[in-house]
Amino acid sequence: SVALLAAGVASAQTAPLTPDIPAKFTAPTANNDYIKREVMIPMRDGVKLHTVIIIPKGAKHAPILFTRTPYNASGRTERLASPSMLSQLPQGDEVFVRGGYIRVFQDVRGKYGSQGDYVMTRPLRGPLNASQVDHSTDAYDSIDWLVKNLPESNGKVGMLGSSYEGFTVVMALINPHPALKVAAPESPMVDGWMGDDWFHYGAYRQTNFDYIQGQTAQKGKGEGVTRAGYDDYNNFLQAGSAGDYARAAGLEQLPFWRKLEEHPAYDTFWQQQALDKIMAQQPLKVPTMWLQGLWDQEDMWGAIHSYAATESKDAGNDKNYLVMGPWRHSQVNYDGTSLGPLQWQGDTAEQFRRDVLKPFFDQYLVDGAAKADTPPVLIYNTGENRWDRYKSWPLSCDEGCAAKPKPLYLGADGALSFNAPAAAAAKFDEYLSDPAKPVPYLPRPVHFADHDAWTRWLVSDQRFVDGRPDVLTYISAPLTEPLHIGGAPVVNLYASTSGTDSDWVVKLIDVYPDTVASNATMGGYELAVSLDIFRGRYRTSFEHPQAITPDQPLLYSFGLPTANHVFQPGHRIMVQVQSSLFPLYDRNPQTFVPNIFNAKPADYRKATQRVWHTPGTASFISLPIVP
Ligand code: PG9
Repeated sequence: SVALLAAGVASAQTAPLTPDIPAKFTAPTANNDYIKREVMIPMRDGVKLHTVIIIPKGAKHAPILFTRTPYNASGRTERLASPSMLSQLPQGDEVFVRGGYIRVFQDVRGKYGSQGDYVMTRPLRGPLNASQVDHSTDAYDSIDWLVKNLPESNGKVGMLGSSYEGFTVVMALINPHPALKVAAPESPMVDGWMGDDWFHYGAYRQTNFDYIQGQTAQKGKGEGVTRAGYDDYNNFLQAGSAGDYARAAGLEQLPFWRKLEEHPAYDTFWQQQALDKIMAQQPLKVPTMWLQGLWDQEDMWGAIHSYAATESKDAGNDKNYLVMGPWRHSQVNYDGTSLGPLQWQGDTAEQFRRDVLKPFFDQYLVDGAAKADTPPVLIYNTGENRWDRYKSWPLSCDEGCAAKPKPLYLGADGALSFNAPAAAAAKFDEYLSDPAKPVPYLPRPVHFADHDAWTRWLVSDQRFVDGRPDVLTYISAPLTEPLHIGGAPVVNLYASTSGTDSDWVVKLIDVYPDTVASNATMGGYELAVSLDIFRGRYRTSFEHPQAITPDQPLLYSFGLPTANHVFQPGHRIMVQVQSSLFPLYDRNPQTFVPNIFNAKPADYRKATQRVWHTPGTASFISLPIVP
């Protein structure tokens, strides 16, 4: 009957009120060109770490590429939800996927899918870590498991990763597992006080508040601090000290912020976890390619200083390599065609990954692979727009280099030259530094969450502050021939302040000619080739800050970030000096207080700053000139 027919049809159909969310849904994987395994790998203390393993289908004797991350192993392996391994893994992995590598990402303990407690950049076992585990042992235990449990592999492991993921690579190099055959720490976080992430020479970086809340307010994905207004210049100025900002945002609940607040100086907390110092104490067992960007806005210190620290440990001169590209932080893993307005010769990041990194890893990981033609040092020449290959680095230094640096003097009337100041000239230049009107590090509005602005701030046109009454500018005559610097410029600033504490910001700038025919908007561009900030209270000791004697010219000496740059004929060299880079760096109150994080409103005072240029107090930048 019609009724029966209707009932029969109904029974074959899904009833309207069938719950639409099944207990389990599994997407078909038959067409994938890879197999994905998610495992919990046990560590020596019983804690299990969530590990995502992607194996090319049919792989045999494949090498393993391993990254340990606080940024979600599952997310790191899902660039696109795709049946293709190439699309699924990050852009930087493409060369390895094409080479048939097995790819492994692991959540570090306490983050995302891994068990255990999370400790920010957990220190190595020793004075700061009395437990039996650290990232060195976790890497060891994980590699041990991988080579025993992946029958598709050849038992050889390479590690790479940028920034925090680079820090975990460095940790794995300490007492490394014998199966770890090669490593590339990319912009590794190595010394959080000297110049990676948290501080630069003791000046605190307020962008970290968002990072700390995002990473430590919960185990999984988090958010940055909620802001009252769009312009972070205002938000931070109105908050008061960095400590006031943190308190208002509830960050006292987060132990890592409390650790920062309790350790503003370079005490044992920082010294004992500085990985370049730790690496310097042992032989380098694993071939290691230290790499970073020349305009790395987050981890400018780690790779270059670790390379320098381990160079003497590389007895056979065949394990320690340095690569510096014309990149922002982590740009090595993305497109490297340009940075802000600077255009390079093609995709420098891809060139590096394809022509240098992959052959280097293959040499140690792929059975029967050829020896790679890896230069000990590969650095992009940012003035001549090409890669330079060198035997060692730096090219110019006070001791042990073929060339010696030359002092470039800050002189009277804003002159900058290789001539030492004469006695008759004006003794100093001065400006008023007002903590109520700090110099911005980017044109306002400043919005930390604007990722693009953050990635290119180091190459922004410094004309936006040139001419401010609280910024001193020194400029050379137009160059008549190319001037090559290869190494770290060293600041030797004789400066005085009417206050009892002060920050000093020094920028070494390439000033383009007024007219650039090939690229009109670059006419007159002021490109900072190297810049940094120094917190004056640490002038004589990073560990024990001291009040500055007011109005006395005192020497502030500190290294700027490494550069491999040719100033072209027609260009001019400029040096700018100022006392703040706000709100990236917290304000120095300019009155000595025990802990700047807790400076009170009345501590913030205007100060008269002087940069001296007499024969006895000649301020200069020691330029690592290459003849
Ligand atoms: N620069 C980031 C970071 C590393 C280590 C600690 C804190 C922050 C990063 O990109 O991972």
